[in-house]
Parts: sequence; C-alpha cells; structure tokens
Amino acid sequence: KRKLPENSNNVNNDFCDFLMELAEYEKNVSRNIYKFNAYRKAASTLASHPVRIKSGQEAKKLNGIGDKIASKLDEFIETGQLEKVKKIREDNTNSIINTLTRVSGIGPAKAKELIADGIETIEDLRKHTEKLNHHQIIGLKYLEDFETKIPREEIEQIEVVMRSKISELDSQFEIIICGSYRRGKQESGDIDVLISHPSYTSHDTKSDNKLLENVVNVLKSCQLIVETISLGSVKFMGACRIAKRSRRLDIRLTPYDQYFCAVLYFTGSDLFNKEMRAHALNNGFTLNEYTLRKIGSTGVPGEPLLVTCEEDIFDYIDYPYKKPEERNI
Ligand code: DCP
Ligand code: MG
Ligand code: MN
Repeated sequence: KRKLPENSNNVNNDFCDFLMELAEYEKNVSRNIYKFNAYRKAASTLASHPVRIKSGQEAKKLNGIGDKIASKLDEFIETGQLEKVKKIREDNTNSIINTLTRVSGIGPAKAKELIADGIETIEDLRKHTEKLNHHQIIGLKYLEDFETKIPREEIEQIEVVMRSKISELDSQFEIIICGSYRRGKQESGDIDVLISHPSYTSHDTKSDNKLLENVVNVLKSCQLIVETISLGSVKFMGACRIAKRSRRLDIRLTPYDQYFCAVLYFTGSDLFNKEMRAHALNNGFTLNEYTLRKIGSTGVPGEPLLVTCEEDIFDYIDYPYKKPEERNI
C-alpha cells in the first residue's frame, strides 16, 4: 500500500519495485517489521539516487544498503529478475493475504484467520461480515473509496470547513493537518488532523474530557464526518466526505504542552521519524510523540524539555532543521 517518494525520472525504478514487493511481503506474510523497514529504506534511497546503479558493490556505498540488498541488486542486474520474488508471487496464500489486507482493519493475522475459515476473496468477505469487527465492516463498505488517493485540493477544502466549524465551537482550538498533506504531497492516503486546546495539558489526570467528542459531534452535525470507526478521549478514527468519495479521517487530541512533539511525529514520514529518533538517541536524548527528554548519566530520561516550536526539537538534538516538504523519505 505504501508509495515511494514520487520521482518521475527515477532511473532505479525497477530496483525500487522489487524492493517494495519484498517489503510488503515482510510486513504482510513474515510479519518482520525490521525487514519491512530495511527494504523500504533501501528503495527510498535508490529512488532519490540520480544515477542508475550498475552493481551491488556500487549501491553499498549508499545509505541503508548492505550486503544482503547489494547481492539482490546483483542478481536482478544479472538475471533480470529475483528468484525470491518469483517464489513469493507463485505462492497463492500470499496473494490472498494481499487481497484481504486491502480492507482497512484487516491485518496479516486476521487475514490468516480468515483464510483458515475458507475466505479468500472480497466477495467471500461480503458474504461473511459476521466474521468482521466494526472497523473491518466499515473498511469493506468503503474499500474502493479508501484505496483511492485524496487530491490535495480536496483536503484543502475539507480543512476550510473543519477550521470554521471547530473555531465556531471554541476559538481556542489549535488545528493542524499533518501527515503527507503537511509534507506537501499532491495526494494523500488519509487525512491526519491534530487538535489541541489550552485547557487540556499533560498535567490533567482526568481522562473524561469531552473536547474531542465535542469536535466530532460538530463535524457530524454538519455532515462532514460520515462514519465513526472508533472514538476515544484522545483519538478518533472514521471517515469524512465533502465530494464524491468518503475519506479516511484520523483526529488526535494532544495536550497543549506536548503540541509540537505531536506535530513533528504526526507529520512523519514514519521513516523520517525513525531517523530523527535514532539521531536523538545518539546525542543522548529520547524523543517520542509526547516529549523530548535528555538521558542522564544514569541512563534515565529527565523531565520533558520545553518545546515552543518544531525547530526547538531539531536544535536540542543538533539535527539540521528540515521543512515538512524535506521529510519525505
Ligand atoms: N507514523 C509513524 N509511525 C507509524 C505510523 C505513523 O511515525 N508506524 C506517523 C508518521 C506519519 C503519520 O504518523 O506520517 C501519519 O501516518 P499515516 O499512516 O497517515 O502516513 P502519511 O500521512 O505519512 O501517509 P499517507 O498519505 O499514506 O496517509
Ligand atoms: Mg496520512
Ligand atoms: Mn493516518
């Protein structure tokens, strides 16, 4: 489902394709997230490399390409294909898993369960919705819509409506659309909204705040939100619609004092987050979606550092600032 950074003149396209196919296999079948990320990272590196790779040896000089991927590149250069990819394609179970996991809410584990029950196609799923939970039923209902990328212009329109309705409810809400949209992409897989409010901070221990619920209700009343997959006190998953198609919408409520760590995290990309966190660790900091903390001499993280903007986070860990559009790795 994942896409590479768009690069129409990618001279290493065919390498990227087989690496992404192997990545999907590791995620969906082997359930090896480590290998999934390694293949994606290698593909991303090759996609932005301006010259065509001529050997594994040459590729090994690049970021994220080691011995194993280098020898796969050699095999592909020499034979025009990869034995491993061929085997994966020939195994029917893999293609059924790939079909069933198209449905939002069906992961590899659920797919294997369904296969054991004799379910192999989308049609089978439609006949056996009793085997699905609420999320999966919504995923099946909107299968086509959710698989269709959202044009930037449509998210811009949704943003306008959302801002006006939420500000009408309470003008003190902070609202930002993160994810691939904030990274400047022309198309997104879903819409990732982050909201925050000065009355809600990490020091609040009560988890019964109605902020998110109120926001969701307002967006439902104006018929922007058309479906709820799940709603907790800080996380909403559902669907919204302004044009022909319904779109996957995620909304998170973040404590006011953790806003910028959340913005950074939710902007991604996920590979960028991984790199930045690794860099933070190397410099003696621990970074997550909530806080940035300095790791003390005893190895224990200290109190959360004061963060007043995204740049602060880059500064603390001595990482050159990257604009959202530069985080598309
Ligand atoms: N995220 C992360 N690690 C994950 C999942 C998500 O760091 N395993 C963060 C970075 C992502 C952001 O959350 O950019 C939003 O997640 P999405 O899955 O919505 O990814 P994108 O918005 O980046 O891409 P898409 O256009 O496919 O939605
Ligand atoms: Mg997204
Ligand atoms: Mn999302």
